[in-house]
Amino acid sequence: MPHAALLEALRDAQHLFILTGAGTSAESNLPTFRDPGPHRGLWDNHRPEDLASPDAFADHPARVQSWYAHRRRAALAAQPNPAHHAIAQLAERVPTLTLVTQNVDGLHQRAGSKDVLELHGSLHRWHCPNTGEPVDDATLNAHLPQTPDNPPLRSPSGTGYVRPGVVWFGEGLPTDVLAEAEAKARTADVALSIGTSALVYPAAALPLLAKHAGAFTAEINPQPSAIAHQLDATITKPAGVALPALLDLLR
Ligand code: BJW
Repeated sequence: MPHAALLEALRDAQHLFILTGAGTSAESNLPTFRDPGPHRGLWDNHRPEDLASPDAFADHPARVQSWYAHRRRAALAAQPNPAHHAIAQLAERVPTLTLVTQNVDGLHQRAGSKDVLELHGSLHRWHCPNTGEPVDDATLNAHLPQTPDNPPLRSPSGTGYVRPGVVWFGEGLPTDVLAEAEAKARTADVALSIGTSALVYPAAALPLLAKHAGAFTAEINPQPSAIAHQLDATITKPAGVALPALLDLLR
């Protein structure tokens, strides 16, 4: 049963702010970054958080490209789960809903969510890091390396190895997207943090920004995140269970 105070806050909410992380797509069978277990998703014996870096790409472009090619295919083959669908439907229950995601898989959009703020970019948009030249899907489908042993894919003009439009450690987030997410966090009256370990900044600060501006804050995560103790309520259930239940109770 969801927290009574959260339900009450949601019933009165004028502006609901939602931050999602990899756990929101876990029930679509896409692995998270840091959870232990068989779905951890090692690639070429490397941990995901070590592959998501400019240094890894500079040193081993085929390893990094093939990992993202694999994740791109997995994301395209995956289906939005009940958590994605419930979030899309929540937008019809509140006057304003802001959805900010750290995920790069595109599943929120495929579930019908509009105007999603993608803090860490997208797996589905690739470009040449030297020229900014975009790469079309047909080229990606045909020529991205499938394994670290295949040659890495160069940009059409041949000036560099192509990369996904995602944000790696040490890289800045898209400034307009981050500024909008921060502004929305400050004006929300309820903020939900869903399926994120809240270890990565500045994303993890957004629910706290909302709280300091007066919002009721809650988390949905089977394991308490790094910021859980600072929030007003925690629902320790999978998002695909907790969110549809919450939606039902709001009807
Ligand atoms: C379920 C579930 C179910 C499971 N239902 N839940 C302030 C302090 C300290 C450091 C910094 C700071 N500000 C910036 C930094 C540096 C750095 C940082 O945060 N480092 C920390 C590790 C300490 N940040 C950056 O570098 C950022 N850039 C930046 O700030 O630029 C300016 C700057 C640079 C340097 C210094 C200072 C300023 C960029 C961060 C980019 C992150 N990129 C990645 C890769 C994206 C591309 C890709 O997908 O490959 O983003 S890393 C990875 O982590 C990915 C994720 O979006 C992100 C967050 O992970 P997430 O989503 O939380 O996943 P998990 O696996 O950690 O957690 C899953 C959760 O789901 C778990 O809690 C489960 O329990 C739960 N779960 N099943 C609900 N069914």
